[in-house]
Amino acid sequence: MILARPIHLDRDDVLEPVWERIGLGPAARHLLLDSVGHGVLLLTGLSAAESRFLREAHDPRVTVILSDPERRPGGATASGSRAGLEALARLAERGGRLELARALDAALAADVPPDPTVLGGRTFRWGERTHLMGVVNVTPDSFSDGGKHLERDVAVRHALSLAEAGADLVDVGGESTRPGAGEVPLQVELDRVLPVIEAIRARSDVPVSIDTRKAAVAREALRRGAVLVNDVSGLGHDPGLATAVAEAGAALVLMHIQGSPETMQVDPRYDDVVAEVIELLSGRIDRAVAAGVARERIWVDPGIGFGKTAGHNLFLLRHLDELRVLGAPLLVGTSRKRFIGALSGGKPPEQRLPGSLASIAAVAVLHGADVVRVHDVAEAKDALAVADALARAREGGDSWGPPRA
Ligand code: PMM
Repeated sequence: MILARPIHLDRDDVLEPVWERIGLGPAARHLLLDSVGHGVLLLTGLSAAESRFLREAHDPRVTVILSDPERRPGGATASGSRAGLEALARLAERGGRLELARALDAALAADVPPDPTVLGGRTFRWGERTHLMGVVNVTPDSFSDGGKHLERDVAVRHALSLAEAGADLVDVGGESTRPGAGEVPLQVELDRVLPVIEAIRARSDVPVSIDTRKAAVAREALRRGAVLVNDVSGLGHDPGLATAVAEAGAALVLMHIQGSPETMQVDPRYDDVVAEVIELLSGRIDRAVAAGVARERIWVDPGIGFGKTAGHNLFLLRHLDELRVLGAPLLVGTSRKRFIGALSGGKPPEQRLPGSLASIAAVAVLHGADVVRVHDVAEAKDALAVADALARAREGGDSWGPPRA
């Protein structure tokens, strides 16, 4: 029986087994890759001059389609073979259009995993599996655990149990960022988190991250053994935070937020949510690097639920791989969030585990995240074991015999 099936040659996990299934050699691979599109690059924010440049940049291997300026100026698609798109980037560079060249290069490099991150003696190798960040809230009013872990001992025991269950790192936070929450005074936040970090450090080698917007909290936490600062304001709250991270040689999570926790859910609006998240995070990466933070120690997070409607959250999750152009490991937090409750029939936070697991599994299958931030580590570990295996099942797995050179 002759069988014809569509396959997607722009997907690495599909491409390689194709050679095994039909026995193509290296020359044929090149021919095929040059004749079909590597993919379609979506370009936005082009000036009139750059649009003109693209229209006139004739290369038979690339098709450029410009947006209708009446509808939305400054947009284009560029599709074609990888070699053609690379040639377009070099042409832009030679023509002095450096921003365009950089954007094309970043898009073409988006399928290469970022360099590994070493955190407190552990090496996080990106692209191999989805890593787990366990949540340890030391707050009386967190929407997700109702302050259950306020007591120091309980928080420490909780952190150790998350490490035991397979957390790759634990994220300790002393300030609730739930919608409408106000700022916690510095001393209160310090008193909540520092003893917990010290106690975890004394009893486990799990890397500790500090979830804070304040430079003073970050500095003290890093002094006591935290190795990563998780800033939900993405350097929008305390300008000294990046310096504190840089001085300690620590790692930094830059999260996207529109507004502040007090106001973020009032009326979030975007013209193009994915582009706006990428643009803001890109600027904040530059700001962190200018303050001395090592670029390869910066992770990014789209900030699910932080100044976003349920529609924005879902669209961002579906398009997470577009954030790969930032070249940084991607962290995503969906666990027990409001949109999960809404999608599962209005469930309260303590009943959102199945919905939360579905969200991280979907993200893993879509190659969306390098790290997921979760409350329920044991359950998430099992869900990810399955989802990661599924994402990496290479069209038949071992069915096509050993790979040939
Ligand atoms: N979500 C919360 C708190 N901190 N940090 C990052 N990087 N990403 C998130 O999505 C995130 C965060 C809110 O959830 P919680 O109160 O349950 O911890």
